[in-house]
Amino acid sequence: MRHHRIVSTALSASVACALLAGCTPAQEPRVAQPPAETSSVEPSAPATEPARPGPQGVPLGNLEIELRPFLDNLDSPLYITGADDGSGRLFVVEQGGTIHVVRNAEVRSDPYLDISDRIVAGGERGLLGLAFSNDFEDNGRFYVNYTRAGDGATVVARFTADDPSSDSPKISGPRVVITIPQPYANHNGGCLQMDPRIAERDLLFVGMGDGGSAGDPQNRAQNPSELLGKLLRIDVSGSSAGRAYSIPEDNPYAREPRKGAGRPEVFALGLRNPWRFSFDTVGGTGLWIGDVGQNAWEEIDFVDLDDARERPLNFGWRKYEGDHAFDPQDPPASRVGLTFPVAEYGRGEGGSVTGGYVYRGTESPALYGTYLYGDYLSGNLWGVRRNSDGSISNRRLLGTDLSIASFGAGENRELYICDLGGSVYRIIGRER
Ligand SMILES: [Ca+2]
Repeated sequence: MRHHRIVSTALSASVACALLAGCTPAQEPRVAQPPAETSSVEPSAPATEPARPGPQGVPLGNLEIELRPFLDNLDSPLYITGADDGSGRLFVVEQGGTIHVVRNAEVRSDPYLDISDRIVAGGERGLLGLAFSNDFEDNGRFYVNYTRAGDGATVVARFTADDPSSDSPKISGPRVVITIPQPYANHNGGCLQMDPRIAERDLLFVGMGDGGSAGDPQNRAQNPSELLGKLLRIDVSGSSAGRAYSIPEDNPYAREPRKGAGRPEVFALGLRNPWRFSFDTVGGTGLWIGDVGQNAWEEIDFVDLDDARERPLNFGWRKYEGDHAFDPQDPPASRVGLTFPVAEYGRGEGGSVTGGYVYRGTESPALYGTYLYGDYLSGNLWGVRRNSDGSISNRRLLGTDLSIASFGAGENRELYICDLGGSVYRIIGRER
């Protein structure tokens, strides 16, 4: 896999002032902001992308971000998403085990789902992820990822709403899809996303952390026989051989030449804690992952899945932390076969990356095509743009005092940001 060289330049003082001026009163800028970073990656191949539909976003240097207060008085919100069911509703996930429906910026007070008695919450544990069936509108099925009370195992489970159009349906479940033991309390991953390439079935991607502790002590992320430290892909529409799911036949260890050489659920290796990942389906099938670093480097990974069918993707952990050799037992590990980040930052700019989404909405044309991500600890928010010549631009767009737990996308592809402190903001982008 090619190695991207990242070149940094400092942000001018005038731009920094403009960024700070863009902050809303609800999120006071920090006093000492690290300089924003503009990175450019040299193109290693001719541009092959077709012209993208829709409006073209403005250059990142001309982009101004506003976070507009949307919801408040929530209890540790860590995800928000639409259901793509035509209802326009949003569903906000609270870490303690509840999901609430949001209509017209109003949170329905009685929970849509309450499984707080089933889970252990706090730190990196709790109700961590939510994904709706591609056919939710008809079958009422949705999937959650939670940390099980008692032993702290990761559980992915299905629930079913008897009336998918209702905001207060009778909900049956859970039907447990998969249970994965967790050796330590941290690095549970938690994100769920449906494979956007298949509409007829529900192929669920599950982000799994390396199991926790520090430094992946059992080297699980590089071991294809372990489910920890991986991106999994399972077909939750079916079941097979004692499993409550079936295996997509084109998963890397479900087909030749690697059949049986690893767990068939594994889609990609070498992840430390892919807390949030997302897909972008314009101009390919872009998989974007924010993989939380160990002691030094936070990273954003990108691959176009349409270009990555030949071998299992390996994002490098624990051989590499971001773009930097990590494993002391193996210096310097070969870079061959590894996928390195398209963006990274060090401890001066944050300490726990939260992956976001590519903006594909209509209300902020200046933002179109920009991948947004943030840092949970520093509150910084960045944008990444894939340029038409194949290069990557990366720039810090805003400093906030939010605990950026997650981004989320509505049915209309407008984007939101969850502050674990209890609020959700809508993201607005405009040309400065
Ligand atoms: Ca990596």
